[in-house]
Amino acid sequence: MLPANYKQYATRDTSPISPYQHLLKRIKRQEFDADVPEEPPDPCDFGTGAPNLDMCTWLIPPNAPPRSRWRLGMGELSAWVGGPRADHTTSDRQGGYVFYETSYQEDSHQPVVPTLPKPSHQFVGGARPLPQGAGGSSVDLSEDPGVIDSALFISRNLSRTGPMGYCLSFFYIMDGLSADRLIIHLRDMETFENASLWEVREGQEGSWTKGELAYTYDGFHLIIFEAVTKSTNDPARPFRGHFALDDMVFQKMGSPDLDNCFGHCTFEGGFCGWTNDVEDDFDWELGRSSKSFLTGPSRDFSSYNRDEQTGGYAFIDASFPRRPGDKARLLSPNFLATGDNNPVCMKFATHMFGNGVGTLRVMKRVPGDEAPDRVIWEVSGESGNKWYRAQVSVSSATSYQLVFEGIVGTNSLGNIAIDSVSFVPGTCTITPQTAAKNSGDCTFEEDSCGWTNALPIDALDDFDWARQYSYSTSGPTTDHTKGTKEGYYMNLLSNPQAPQRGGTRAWLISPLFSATGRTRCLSLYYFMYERSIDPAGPSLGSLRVHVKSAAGEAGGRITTLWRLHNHQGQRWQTARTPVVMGTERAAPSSPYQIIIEGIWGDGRVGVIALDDISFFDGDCSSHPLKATAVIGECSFDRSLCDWKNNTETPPPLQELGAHRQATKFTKHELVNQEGLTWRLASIISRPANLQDHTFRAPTGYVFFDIFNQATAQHPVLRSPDFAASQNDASCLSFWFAPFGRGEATALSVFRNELQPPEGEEEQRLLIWKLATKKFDTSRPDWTYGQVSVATLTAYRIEFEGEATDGGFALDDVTFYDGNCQTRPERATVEPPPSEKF
Ligand SMILES: [Ca+2]
Ligand SMILES: [Ca+2]
Ligand SMILES: [Ca+2]
Ligand SMILES: [Ca+2]
Repeated sequence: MLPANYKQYATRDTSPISPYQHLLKRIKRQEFDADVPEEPPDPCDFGTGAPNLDMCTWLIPPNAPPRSRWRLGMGELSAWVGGPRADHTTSDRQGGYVFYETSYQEDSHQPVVPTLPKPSHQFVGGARPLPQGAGGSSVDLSEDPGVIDSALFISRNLSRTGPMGYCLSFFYIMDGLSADRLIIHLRDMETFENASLWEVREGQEGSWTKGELAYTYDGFHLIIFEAVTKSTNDPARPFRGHFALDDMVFQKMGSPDLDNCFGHCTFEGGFCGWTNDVEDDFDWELGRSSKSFLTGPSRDFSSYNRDEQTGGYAFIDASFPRRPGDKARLLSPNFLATGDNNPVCMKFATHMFGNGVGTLRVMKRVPGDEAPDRVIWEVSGESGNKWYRAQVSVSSATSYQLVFEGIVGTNSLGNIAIDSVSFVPGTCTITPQTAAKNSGDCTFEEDSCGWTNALPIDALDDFDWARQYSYSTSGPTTDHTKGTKEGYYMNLLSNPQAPQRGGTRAWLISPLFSATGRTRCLSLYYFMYERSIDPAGPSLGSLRVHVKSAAGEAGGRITTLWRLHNHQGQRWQTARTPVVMGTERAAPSSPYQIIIEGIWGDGRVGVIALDDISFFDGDCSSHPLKATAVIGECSFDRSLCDWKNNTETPPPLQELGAHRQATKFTKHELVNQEGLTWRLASIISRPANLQDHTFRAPTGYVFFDIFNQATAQHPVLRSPDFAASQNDASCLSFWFAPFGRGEATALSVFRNELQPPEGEEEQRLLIWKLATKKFDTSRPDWTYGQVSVATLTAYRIEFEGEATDGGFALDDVTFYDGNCQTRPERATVEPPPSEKF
């Protein structure tokens, strides 16, 4: 039986580049007459300096309209004609490249450069079919696919690659909202059939990225780069964008000076540097096109010829003398460390046919490390007489090898084959899903992979995430995995008729992960789009990622890892965070779950969605940087986070001497009486109907409220402990609302120095103080406060109230790097904090 999420690979496509049929036929005629050498083309760096820019042997279709043309460019001309500001070869403004600028005025199909011929509308839309009825007839706009432009960049006619094949390496940029995807097609010059060999749908933020493609082809062919724009129906289409290519290098696979396509293999002429392990039971063999499945698949995955019996692959033969459980391991060459933030995605094809088929694993091995190989991908059992695509993210802080391990199944009727191993930069979600049960990876295409909504009975949240495709206008128009309307993603539910209240949330909870002692990195794609920004400011809501310890000492403890607020743009963007616990930011030491929390602001007119969750090894940095969770940050929505009431209260303020004076703590228990502590607002107990600052929700902040006490009370809210940092200072930032009725209602901020030198006492330093006398406190409202905190030594912060009749509310406490001015100014404590430290 097929695993449910296996997808069959469609080997051929014939349509995409047909508009250029005539041109391609002409290329064929011209070059077939010539004596085409059996050598790959020379490298092309596109020259240096305006007069010397050169496309080498590459071509653009001369009849392509200006809107669909790659052009030669260089940094110096980029402000004028578009393209990147530096090339890849020399990283300077003189170095040449080719680029395709996707920016254009929607209402003008005029050429960008007036001297070039007008576009021929026959070719508008480039490789894509024109929409039915485009041009203003009564077409349902939601169904109109719009016009998609594409630009082709074509190699010269290439001869047979020979059995080892070619490695094509190049550098590309794909940048801007209107750039949709970059594809490499191989076009057979006898049959004019095309195969898509390579595709990317996002660039790395405008920087040059290496692309590599190892392929083998037994016939005359072209390599065609196709750059595709967003559809004119896509709101992103009018925005800027470009594609660029540089340093195109063809090399013969297996040649001694090959320095690209490391580890890539099509198994046509050999193992491409992969070797059989000597410490296993038997060997992987090279297979070829066979009619009997007893000796492997009838054709391979990587060759695109029509011939049904063609192409090489690697396989294990389970027939006699093999016994169930025998293992064969194929070892990769040594790969360099990827670094914690730069995983690679290994893609390959698998063929597992026969009712006795065993197990195929991919393992990561660190040479010299005593630890056993670690399984990162595993599939067992038959999947039919077909090839399937597979992929897994790999990352390593040290140099490493990958291992394909084939294990013989219950009988000899079942061979396992692999083909088309390749690597691309970036993360990928494990495919097929069954290859990593409980990995947490999910494309949401087949199901939710063990991610679940919090149960209503647990009362952890207010509503749900929905797994859906783009059936309405409320969500993203495409998912991230497939980039199509049919692809599934998780959408934070909203109902335009009865919108969720601001501050309400939905939790998406991961499967339970066991602690491994290693830090994992979580990657996902998010979509946060606010349709119209409220005049009072953005109010879409928040997306947060937390880790929750499920057992042990820290059971139930929640650490926020990553959070973003409000509008981030109308597109899928990548997010990354290490999975670490507590203020010490250590790898979880007990089982844990990831919680993805979506919270609506009170605007509620927009989208919060996510897709393509994947995990990889490594202590990565957060991305985007601004989403990094800050220790001590709290929006007090449902909890005090790591803040708590201090029951060790210091003596009242008037007993304090000068600000620099150290104060001895006297320990006396606070009477456990409501009002004498800081507590979370609730519907039945909150000051003067004050709304939360974060989401303008009815509750979601912390406050104290003292009624008619004879002597001033001093409730203290204490932060977690902060370790000393390399930076001089950080800026404590918060919002407060006073509602004093009596005299002398005040809010003070103290910095408590921790771990004082031997024999000295903890310093408790007043750094910010505000009395309410000059505030109108009949209608409390939020005011912004901030103050610099010295951070060269370990410390904690205390918010201390003072009141006989009245109080303060507090919300959105966070910290920024560096010094800041005290706000409001009159809360400044003399001497100013800058002189004190
Ligand atoms: Ca160049
Ligand atoms: Ca092959
Ligand atoms: Ca998806
Ligand atoms: Ca709040």
